[in-house]
Amino acid sequence: MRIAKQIHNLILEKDNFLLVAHQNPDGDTLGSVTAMSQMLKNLGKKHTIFCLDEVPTQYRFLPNSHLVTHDPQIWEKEYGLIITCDASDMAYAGVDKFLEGKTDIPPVINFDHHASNKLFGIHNMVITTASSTTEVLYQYIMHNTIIMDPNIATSLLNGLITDTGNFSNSGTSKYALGIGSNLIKKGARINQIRTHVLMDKKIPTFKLWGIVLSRLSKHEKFDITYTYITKQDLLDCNVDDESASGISNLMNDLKEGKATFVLRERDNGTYKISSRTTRDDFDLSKIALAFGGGGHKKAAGFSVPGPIEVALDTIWEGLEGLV
Ligand SMILES: [Mn+2]
Repeated sequence: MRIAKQIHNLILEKDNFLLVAHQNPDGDTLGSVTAMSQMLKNLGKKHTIFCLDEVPTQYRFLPNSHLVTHDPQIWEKEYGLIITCDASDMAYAGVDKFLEGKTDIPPVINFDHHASNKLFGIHNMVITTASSTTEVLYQYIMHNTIIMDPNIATSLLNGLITDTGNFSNSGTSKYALGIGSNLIKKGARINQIRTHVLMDKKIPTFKLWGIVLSRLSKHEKFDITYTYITKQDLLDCNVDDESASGISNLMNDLKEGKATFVLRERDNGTYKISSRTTRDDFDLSKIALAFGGGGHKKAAGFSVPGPIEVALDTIWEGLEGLV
């Protein structure tokens, strides 16, 4: 794979990297930047890791996750290379504002698996059939015969497990399963991922899920199932924002409807919609793009204004003629 070689030659040539994980970080973007961090450490290269938001507690077991900073000051410094992981563009990553008006932006390497990726880097290793960005990084590492130590393997496996819903959703290809097996052979600590990431739920979280699941409805015309989570729900259940993630995965098991939409109220009162489908004839990335969002055919996201009644009306009106 030529692109993997080109990227590696550039990485070997440069020093002082800025690794960028996307905002509202998930297990894939954090698995990717922490794996990359370990690889750069092994190469003796200096680097900084940035994420607009703090690392969620369940991912703090990841090797090198303590190096992730959300201090905007680090954008004042100079870097030899920027490496983005799991972001379709700089705005999705949440870092476009830091680059505005800058004339001396270092070259950008873009590792991703989103179909909506804007190919904004000097080199773009974007594999849309990959289950996760860590699967893309696995290919990159294999093609360059880079040493896969247990830390790198653990980070990569974390991205695979979280993006495939623990090897259960439609992203679970024979490649994903094969890579997962190989990473465990290389020393990936799957038990840590199980205890920190998969078994991290507390009673208040399940109570929140109970409220959200009780609101589950179906829009008959579009054949879309949906539910919503408000800021008040989080207050009532005394849980943080992280507790709401995971509901979308649960909805994957729903038999009814062509797709499911989970609406989450943000701090500014707007709603972020996570949409999922298991059907091949339903393109969610198209819908998300029409609403100014992005993502994959089978999992995509976008935002609409609140409150909830307005949010739902906006969605159904927007879907007219689209679906
Ligand atoms: Mn991903």
